[in-house]
Amino acid sequence: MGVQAPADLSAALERLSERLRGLGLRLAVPEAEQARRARDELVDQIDDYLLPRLRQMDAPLLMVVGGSTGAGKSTLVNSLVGAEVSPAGVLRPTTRSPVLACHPDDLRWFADDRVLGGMSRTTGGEAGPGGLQLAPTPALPAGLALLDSPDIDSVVESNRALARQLLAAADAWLFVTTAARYADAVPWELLHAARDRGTALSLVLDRVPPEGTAEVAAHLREMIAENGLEGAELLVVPETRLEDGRLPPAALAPVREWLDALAADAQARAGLVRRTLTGALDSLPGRVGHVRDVVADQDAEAARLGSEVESAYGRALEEIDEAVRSGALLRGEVLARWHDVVGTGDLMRALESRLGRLRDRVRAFVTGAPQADAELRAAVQSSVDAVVHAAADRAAERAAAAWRGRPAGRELLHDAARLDSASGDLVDRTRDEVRAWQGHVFDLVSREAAGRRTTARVASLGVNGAGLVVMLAVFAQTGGLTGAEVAVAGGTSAVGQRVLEALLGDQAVRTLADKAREDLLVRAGRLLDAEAGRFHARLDEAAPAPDELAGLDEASAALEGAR
Ligand SMILES: Nc1nc2c(ncn2[C@@H]2O[C@H](COP(=O)(O)OP(=O)(O)OP(=O)(O)O)[C@@H](O)[C@H]2O)c(=O)[nH]1
Ligand SMILES: [Mg+2]
Repeated sequence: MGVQAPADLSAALERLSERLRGLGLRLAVPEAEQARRARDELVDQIDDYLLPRLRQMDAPLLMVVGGSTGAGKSTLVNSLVGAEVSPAGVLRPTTRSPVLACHPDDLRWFADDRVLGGMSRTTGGEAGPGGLQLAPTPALPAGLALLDSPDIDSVVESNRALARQLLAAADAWLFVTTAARYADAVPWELLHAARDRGTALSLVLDRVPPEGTAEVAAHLREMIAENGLEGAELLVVPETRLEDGRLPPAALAPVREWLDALAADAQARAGLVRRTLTGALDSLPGRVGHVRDVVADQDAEAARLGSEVESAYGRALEEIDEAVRSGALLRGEVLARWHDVVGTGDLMRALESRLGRLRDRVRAFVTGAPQADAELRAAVQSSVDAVVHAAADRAAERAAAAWRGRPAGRELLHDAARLDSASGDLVDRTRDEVRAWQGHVFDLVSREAAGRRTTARVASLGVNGAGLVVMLAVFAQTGGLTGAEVAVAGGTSAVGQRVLEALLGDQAVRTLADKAREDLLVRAGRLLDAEAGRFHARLDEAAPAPDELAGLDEASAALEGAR
């Protein structure tokens, strides 16, 4: 283990960081929020700490001074440096942008973007937002830099985020708390993070009233042990009057001595760096594993939401199929227009003798009465429209209801164009599709007619007439129903299967109607696919990309290999 092959290790870390950055982590599954945060912290730690540190093992030790607002971080840094490098103040929070104090010879390590590359550097004055102020000072020994951080529990959100980022970039933490606040929750949360990442940690217990020193220090030591931080140094600074805004030497002595010892001992510093480095590397698999689990959950959730949509729209296609087969399309307007053609008389009884006349009427209808022909076609059209639209509405409702039943789906439906009914342009697209279907049926009929026994019949009806007969047959072909049911389903016997069969020949009608129905369902399926596509598009935007999980696994394995 360790740092034997930095080049491989760096490459593997870069790849892992890239993979982590590429994760969407958007779908609302349990722990998604935590995973996003864990991911951000991992990326920060790899980019801001592990990579720069591995590249330059001899860079100075970066000690980040962190803690609650008003704990006295800036005062402590100023006191150690012997100059006001970072203004302390009574207004909370005071420090908004970090100040990095180091020996002038060490400045080169921090002037470029090796660490905290995203932050612009300033010297000789306070840095603006997103900036890092560099304060060179001979008061600090070479090899050890102190960074005064904004507070960790700020009301200023950017402060909190920044503090966490700075702590992630540290070789070691100098965590400042006070006798009044050492039991606050937020600092402990961060201390746990230090523990889990193996970061070297020292605590300053500041502003301890003289009469309570032993008691408070003992209690904090207990908490340190209870929280699994046994190795952490505890430095106690008694409450005193500040002199010129700085701690008097006697009060500062414990921290000063500890820091001097570290400054004097290059090996101890290197040991600290290695400890944090190794700890951070050791912590990666577990932390990445947690994020990975959430990505896997999101994959599973996406599959579940996707299949809800599929089943809602699959059922819609079945409904359309049923409506077509049940003869439901042959009611109302279609039937009325058909009666215009064939009359409503006792057709069935006189079928044989009147067939010739009936053919003539169909033919005359489509050739001589373009208006009425168009009306019948339009009736067929709108009745198919209605069925498709109703099925699409119901499917949208079902899919949306299923999504609403799951937090991830609920979030996808939230705040966007409504999806719980058919889309606004379905009417137009259905009309186009049905028109195309009608064209297809006419093609079918003319192709079928070529060189067959049906030729004469088709000829006697005309292609348009025969086409209409086939369309009606599609709606009248109630496979499996009995004669009585056919009559009911077909609305009246006048449009029954037998009339249509008689007109075009039963075999021809059946074959053509089958083909025509198949084609109609393909088209309906296409329309429904587009409708379902609205859900899928939204899901795809939030769901993990197809290669996220594999990419993460591959990067994790490569990292393991490189160590
Ligand atoms: N009497 C006394 N006052 C202190 C001591 N340490 C800090 N102060 C005062 O407490 C206030 C806050 O100190 P800062 O050093 O600004 O605290 P900080 O942790 O840097 O706070 P932020 O920058 O807001 O995160 C200032 O008014 C300091 O003068 C101390 O040891 N004794
Ligand atoms: Mg401060």
